[in-house]
Amino acid sequence: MLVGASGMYYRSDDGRDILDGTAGLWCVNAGHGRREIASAVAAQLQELDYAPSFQLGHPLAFRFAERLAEIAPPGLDRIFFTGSGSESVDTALKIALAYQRAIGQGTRTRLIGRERGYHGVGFGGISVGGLVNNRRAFATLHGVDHLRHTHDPSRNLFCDGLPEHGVELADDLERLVQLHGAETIAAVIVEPVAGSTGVLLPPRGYLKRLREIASRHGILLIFDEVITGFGRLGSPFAAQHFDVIPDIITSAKALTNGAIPMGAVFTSRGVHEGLMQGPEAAIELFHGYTYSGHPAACAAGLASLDIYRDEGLFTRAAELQEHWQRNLLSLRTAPHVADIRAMGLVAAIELSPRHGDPGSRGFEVFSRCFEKGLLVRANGDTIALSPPLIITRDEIDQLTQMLSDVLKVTP
Ligand code: PXG
Repeated sequence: MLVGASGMYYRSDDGRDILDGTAGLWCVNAGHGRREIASAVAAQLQELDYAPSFQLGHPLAFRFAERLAEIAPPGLDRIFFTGSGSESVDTALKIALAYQRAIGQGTRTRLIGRERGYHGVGFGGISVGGLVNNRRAFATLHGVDHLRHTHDPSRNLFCDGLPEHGVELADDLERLVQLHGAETIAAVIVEPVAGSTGVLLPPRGYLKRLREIASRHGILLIFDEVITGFGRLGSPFAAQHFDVIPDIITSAKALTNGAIPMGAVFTSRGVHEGLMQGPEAAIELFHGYTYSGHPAACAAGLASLDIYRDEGLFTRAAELQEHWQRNLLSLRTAPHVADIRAMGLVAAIELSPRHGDPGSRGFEVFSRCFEKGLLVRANGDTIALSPPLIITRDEIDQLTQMLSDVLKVTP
């Protein structure tokens, strides 16, 4: 049980400080307990607690959208607010379908995801997602297909930087075009770096090739940046880091430093203009949430953007990357370590599973780390790390040492 948080640390109910190796759940990029965010939210709730975003608006939503547009990749400056990452994903998929229809491409109803992708838990997200446990108990959308995932341990173990092998996996999109016909495909959605499924880094050149194939066939490219957005890789967005500009970006989590639930979908001018047809008074996109652009969330988001800018947090992961990678890769000789992947301020340590008991070793490492004073995330037998971007070099060393101690004693 967690009962408090400040800076890089959680406080457990038995009164211990726990170093936060996961930024909560990939979201508290500026660290915990930021007064600037708390006071902005408090002031906003007294000024204007709630305003509908249907037919009406309020200034903060527009100010926040303008500020987001300033840090967005070139051209992706049209913004739709949601309440979470899952809502952002469903919104992006719906925008893609509505856009294709609005420009006279109504046969494009197919959505393409990727195996091992995670896009939240809405029906759209689980349908394009590629995690069997998130799908098998539920009906998923029809007319969805998947690219193969890019994880190839036989060729890319312990790579120092992006995987060298696998650019050709982007050609899977071409294969699906040949199979279904481009005129049936609306959009393809991928995480630039897959987070929840074990921090899978894109093979060198993969995202660029995916962009080329999508453009050639009139397919919209959606980057799900719910985890990679807001500095995780050392740029505001992964799109800038990889120099690949999608048509739509989904975001949430660090959008408000995790303090208030909120998501945002960024679209290109082209997508926006395609949709904004018809008479002035007509509704162009029949979509929106009660809490779209919630004033308190906008206040938290604006305060977060100020902190990110003033403290240089959008580029801090790039400055720390070498130290981060060197430290984590030093764990390669620890017991049970099967692979390590690290870039920006995100990493995964993949452990070999216990015979006949997958996931138990990962969970034990998680529990032992917590006892020792370190919060990590265990996804099966993969230990994921994504600390707040305010982490110091010393704290990176401490985190690595604690993890190393735990790996040594975990059977
Ligand atoms: N897209 C991506 C890429 C995500 O990582 C979502 C969408 C959905 O966001 P919401 O706000 O609806 O949860 C996510 C969420 C984990 C873990 O264990 C990751 C997420 C959520 C819960 C657990 O890594 N990411």
